[in-house]
Amino acid sequence: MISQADTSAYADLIVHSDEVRSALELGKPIVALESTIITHGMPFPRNVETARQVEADIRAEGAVPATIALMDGKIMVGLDDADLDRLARAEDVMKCSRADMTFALATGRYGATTVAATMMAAELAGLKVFATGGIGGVHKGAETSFDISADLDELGRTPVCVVCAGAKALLDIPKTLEVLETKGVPVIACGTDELPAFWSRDSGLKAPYRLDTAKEIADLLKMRTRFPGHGGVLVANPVPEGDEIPGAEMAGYIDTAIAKADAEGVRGKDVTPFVLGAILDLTDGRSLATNIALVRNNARLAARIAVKLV
Ligand code: PSU
Ligand code: MN
Repeated sequence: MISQADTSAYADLIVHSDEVRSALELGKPIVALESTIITHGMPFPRNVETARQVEADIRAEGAVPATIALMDGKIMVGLDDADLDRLARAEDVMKCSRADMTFALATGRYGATTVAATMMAAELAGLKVFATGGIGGVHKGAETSFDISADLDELGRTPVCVVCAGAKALLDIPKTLEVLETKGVPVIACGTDELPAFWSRDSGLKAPYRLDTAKEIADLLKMRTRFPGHGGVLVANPVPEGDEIPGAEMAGYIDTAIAKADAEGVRGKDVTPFVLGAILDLTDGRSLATNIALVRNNARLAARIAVKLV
C-alpha cells in the first residue's frame, strides 16, 4: 500500500481537483473513474452528461469522485467542469493504457486513461477503489492476434479494487477468467453466482467467488492488503435487471460488429472503441442506455465499498 509519504514523490506530476485534495486531507472515501469511457466509449454529449451523472451518484453515496485523465503533462486526479469540458471537446485524445501513459505525459498530449492507466494513476494518488463499465480482456481469436488487454496485467500487479459490470461478451470470457486466475486476481461477483457479461446479467459462466454486500467486499480488500505485493481485485456487478440486453440477443450484434472490424482491418487499441460504436448503431442506441445504467450502478457500489474501507 502506498502511504501519504510515498505519494508526495509524485506531487509535481499530479494535479488534484480542489474536491479531491480536500477529501485526501480529510481521509474521506474517494472513487477513481476512468476517462477512456468518456472520449472513446460514448458519443458527445452523452459522454459528458454521463460523466457528471456518475460523479453525482458517487457523491450521493457519501464519497468523492476522482475522474482521471492526462492533460498538459500532468496526471489529473479529479476533473472540474472546465477540465472535463476541455477533455471531451479536445481532438486527437490518446487512448492511454500502461504503454501509452509516459508518451502522453512526456509530450503533453491529452490522454484518456483506460482501466490499466487509471489503476496506475490511482495507486500513485493513494486511491483504493475505482469504478468503470467493463474491463478489457482476452479478445476472441487472441490465439492468433495476441490481443490481450493490458488491463489484466495491471489487475495482477496494482493494488486497486476495480468495480465493473463483468467482461464484455465481445471478449473471450473463459480465457479472460483463466488469465485473471493466473495473475492471482480475485474475481468477485456481487449479489450473483454468475459472472456478469456487461450488457447482460449472465455470461453462462459461474463467477469464481460471490459476495453480497459492500461491507463484505471491503473486508476482503482489507485482508488482501496484508499480503506483500498483492495486486488488484475485480468486482463484477451485474447490470440492473430492467436495463439489460439479453446475451442471446447481444451475441448477434457482437458477431456482426467483430466481422465489420475484421473486414475494415481495425487492429490493436482501436478494436474496442470501433466494436462499441458498431454495436451502438446496431442496437439503435439501446446499448448506450444499458452502458450508462451499468456505469452508474458500478459507481454506486464502488462508493459504498470506499465508504466501508475508511
Ligand atoms: N468498455 C467500455 N467502454 C470503454 C472501455 C471498455 O464499455 O471505453 C475501455 C476501458 O477503458 C478499458 C479499455 O480499459 O476499453 C480496454 O481497451 P484495450 O482492450 O485496448 O486494452
Ligand atoms: Mn488490445
